[in-house]
Amino acid sequence: MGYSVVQKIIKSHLISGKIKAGSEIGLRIDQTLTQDATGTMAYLQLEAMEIDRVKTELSVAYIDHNTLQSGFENADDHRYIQTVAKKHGVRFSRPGNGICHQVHLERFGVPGKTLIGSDSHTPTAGGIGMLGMGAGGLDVAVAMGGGAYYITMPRVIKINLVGRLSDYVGAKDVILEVLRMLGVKGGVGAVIEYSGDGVKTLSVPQRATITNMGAELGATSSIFPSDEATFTFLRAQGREEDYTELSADPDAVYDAEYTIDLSALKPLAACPHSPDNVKSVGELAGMKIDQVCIGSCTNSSLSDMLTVAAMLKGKTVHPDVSLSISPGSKQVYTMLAECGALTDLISAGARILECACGPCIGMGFSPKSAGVSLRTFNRNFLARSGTADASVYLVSPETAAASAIAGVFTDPTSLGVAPTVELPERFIINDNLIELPVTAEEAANITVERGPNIKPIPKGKSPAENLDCELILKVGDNITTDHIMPAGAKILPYRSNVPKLSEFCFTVCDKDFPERAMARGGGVILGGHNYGQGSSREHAALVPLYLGVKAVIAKSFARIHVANLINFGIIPMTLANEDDYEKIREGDNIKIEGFREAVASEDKAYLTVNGEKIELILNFSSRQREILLAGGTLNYTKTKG
Ligand code: MIC
Ligand code: SF4
Repeated sequence: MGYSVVQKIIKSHLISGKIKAGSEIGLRIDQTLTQDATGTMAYLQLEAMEIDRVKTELSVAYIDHNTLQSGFENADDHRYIQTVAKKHGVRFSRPGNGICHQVHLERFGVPGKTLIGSDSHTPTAGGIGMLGMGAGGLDVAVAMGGGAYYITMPRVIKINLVGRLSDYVGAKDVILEVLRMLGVKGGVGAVIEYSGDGVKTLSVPQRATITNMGAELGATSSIFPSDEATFTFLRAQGREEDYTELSADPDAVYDAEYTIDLSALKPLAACPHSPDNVKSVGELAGMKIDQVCIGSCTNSSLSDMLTVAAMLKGKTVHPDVSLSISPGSKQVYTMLAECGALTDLISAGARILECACGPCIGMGFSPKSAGVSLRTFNRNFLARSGTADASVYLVSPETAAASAIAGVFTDPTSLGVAPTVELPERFIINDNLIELPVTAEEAANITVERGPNIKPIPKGKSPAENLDCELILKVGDNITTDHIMPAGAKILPYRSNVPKLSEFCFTVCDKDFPERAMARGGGVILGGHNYGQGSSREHAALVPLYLGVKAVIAKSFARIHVANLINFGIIPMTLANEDDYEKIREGDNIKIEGFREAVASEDKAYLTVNGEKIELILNFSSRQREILLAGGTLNYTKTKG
């Protein structure tokens, strides 16, 4: 039996486990990336594990999220990351250099290699044929130290692309179609592998838009083969030596297969408040809009920006619309300036922002009250934009530009023939904002600078013999990490300060949660399906840990979040019978006799609540059980020496 692309990469990086879907495997990691909103924690953990020099082939620390700097906090964190990176052998991408996934694709991604990043959109690298996975900061720190990265061996879902995109239909519409078909839970436990003749018609940046937003399917990763288009991109980046061809064996077997005819696709939009709430732009046409934001790691490549510039050239943004544009990287920004396209954007009235995440993570540009915002981003979770009653629609750059001019939702295909945008033969290459680390010998002379905002990391505890506490919160399906630990301009400055962050935990769902959790001395949370979907932020585990949360019970969990809970010693358990969800109420007292014993060695535990006995499933590998008994990965690594 042959192998798929992803299985080939896994096979060549396998440290432990078997290539059998559902079993735990350990992978050798070639490259890591961090961004600043999760990076401080990752490097504090690297230091706590006493790892002096990183052992990966390449590790890069990016500054792209917290660039608003409305106080000293983030600037302090940037300096911490800069100095700690220099000392420990990590490259440092300075603020202004761009969004981690865009820059990594341009300058570092290598087909056939493995990459983990402390950001859920690390699968963007799948656009270049690399296996990129989002992970918690602690897992990235372990990988930087040369440790394996553990995942459940994924199923492989093949998406066969046929045909060619029509004018004004973008790569974003492809992934929105996949989201419409599979939903936000549809990729859980799977890697999405693209194949078929349609693949050849897509450039690397287009492929990267598709793999980027595979994160919204809950997939472990998404990947394209490495072919001629990959070579063309790498050559244009002056990196042809990084090219290797990579394709699936003709007899590779997949767990599921779907086909998308690119030529039949129409412009699509994900409606509030979920990326899988997809409708055609045609259905929404005519709806008045207030804001348009173009950028983010999904749609900020040079070709996206050039398309938008060509559409805006000689036009004026509608008077009722505010349009922001954030190019993805310094390379994109420079090239827009050099070819004059930047002038077209500015003249049309676009508000040009720096090349960073910006509005995507609520760092400014919040819409007006009850505003309608069209964004080329990947997430439209409730309140993520910073305006709680705003309606955010996720669209392609083509739809965004057409609508910005018209002032209403506009199907760009109604505009006729699209402008032709060619990728350059050579991108402008200038890595002057990537600082190289010092040598191991010079490292002793580097002092790591720590600002006062950097507070100690809370420590996990080994589970008690019996669990006896209150159910302090009950939430529904598809709870995102933006619900658990919101971000945005007011909160992100405290990413290195867990006590302060805790004041915001779960406040999107229940503003009294932090106070109640503190008053009760912690307790247990009950969730529905796909608990913890979305970002990789380990703060969604660390902060509940600080508030005394001992366990989370849910119908099902999202992959990265469940790994983060385990890393910090919070016990994730699933309901054996989903209907039991109704039997547990907020405020109930819940008991599990022999809790510690169950975590150590049982597949089941029994919860007593309101006189009922409820069965819970404890689905852990023996490695995970050891971690949980030690009270989390930091304690576990210490005991292992
Ligand atoms: C996001 O898009 O939600 C983020 C901000 O990039 C997160 C990381 C974070 O919370 O810092 C992610 O996707 O992992
Ligand atoms: Fe940044 Fe948004 Fe991409 Fe997250 S999704 S890395 S916040 S641009």
